[in-house]
Amino acid sequence: MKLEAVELIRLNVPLKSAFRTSFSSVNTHEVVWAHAITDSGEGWAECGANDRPDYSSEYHTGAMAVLKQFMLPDLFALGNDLTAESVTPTLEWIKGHRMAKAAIETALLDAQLRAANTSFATYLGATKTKVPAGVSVGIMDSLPELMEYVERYLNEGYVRIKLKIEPGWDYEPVKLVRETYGDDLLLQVDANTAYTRNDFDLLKRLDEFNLLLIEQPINEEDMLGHAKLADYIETPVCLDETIISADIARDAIELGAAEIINIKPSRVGGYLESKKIHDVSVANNIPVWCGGMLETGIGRAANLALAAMPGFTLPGDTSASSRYFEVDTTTPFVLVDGHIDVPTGPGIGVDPIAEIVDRYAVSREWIKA
Ligand code: NPQ
Ligand code: MG
Repeated sequence: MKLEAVELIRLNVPLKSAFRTSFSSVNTHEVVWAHAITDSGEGWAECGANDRPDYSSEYHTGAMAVLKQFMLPDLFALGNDLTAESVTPTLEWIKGHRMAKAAIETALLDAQLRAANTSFATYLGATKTKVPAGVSVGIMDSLPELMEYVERYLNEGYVRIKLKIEPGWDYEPVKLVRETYGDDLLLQVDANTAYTRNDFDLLKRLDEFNLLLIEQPINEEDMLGHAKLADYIETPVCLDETIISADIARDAIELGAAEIINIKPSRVGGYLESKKIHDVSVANNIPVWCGGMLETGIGRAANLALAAMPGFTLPGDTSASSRYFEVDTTTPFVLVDGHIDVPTGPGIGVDPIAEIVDRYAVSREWIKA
């Protein structure tokens, strides 16, 4: 196929309630979409970056700039030789910027699969038609407020609770949730790098709660530190921010730093790299699950297809649209018996709803070949 133009759309979507993590608290979520126009049809994708470089070094204005100045010209220059699979080798010379790369690769994969009348799920080798849904619960101002949200999510049917933690909000909230709901509740925590090598004894106290895992407790660049922690505590250590490629995943597994892996396609540069991480994990008996970046339906749809692959043996952060949004920008993904259906239509299987996109769009820019 041939890439003719790309529209970059910046949206600002209100959140149902504030989402607080160890690095920020937000009431609205800014999202960037890539809308690719090719000679064989259109494709859509969501860039996983935030508007500020808080989760990782990438951020929206930077992602749009590198796409515009360096990535898109190289892809336009391929002419008719462009395929979704050729994006990574073509952009290999560009260091980093994986979320920007993921956005354009995914938009082109969507266009390519729509043209071939094939779904993301089929292309990725998915083996499930619905996936169990977990929910990520933000840091709250008080324990009663936390319990209100946990209770609500469990009533809605979520099969796994992930509590965001940070120093000062860890032992007590985890203890309360565990004691309230008992040992059968699938419960895990995510620190988003908020702890240090000096906090190992504090983290070891969480061992008594039989957590499924502790996600990214310390700095993303400290792989050895995670290996030491994994030796020191009983709770399995799961890596998120550290795992930016299949090569890094292989190293983390070999070093004993990753006993479980959170795969986020945006973080690792797309769905093709995600598949590689899935494969290296399965080969080493490392369970994986699908993370999330508060995606609107455009990003959520493709993540659900990934989560339907056989190695995804733990429930992901692939929540229903209603977890975050009052109104989604696509047909919403709904929770039924704790599960969400994997889209079956061509490509990502959903389309943006124009009037809702118009309502939330902050800027739209066309880049042409
Ligand atoms: C994680 N996601 O697993 C991320 C972190 C994350 C669902 O917990 C705005 C504010 C956007 C906070 C995107 C979940 C965010 C955000 C991702 C947190 O680490
Ligand atoms: Mg995480």
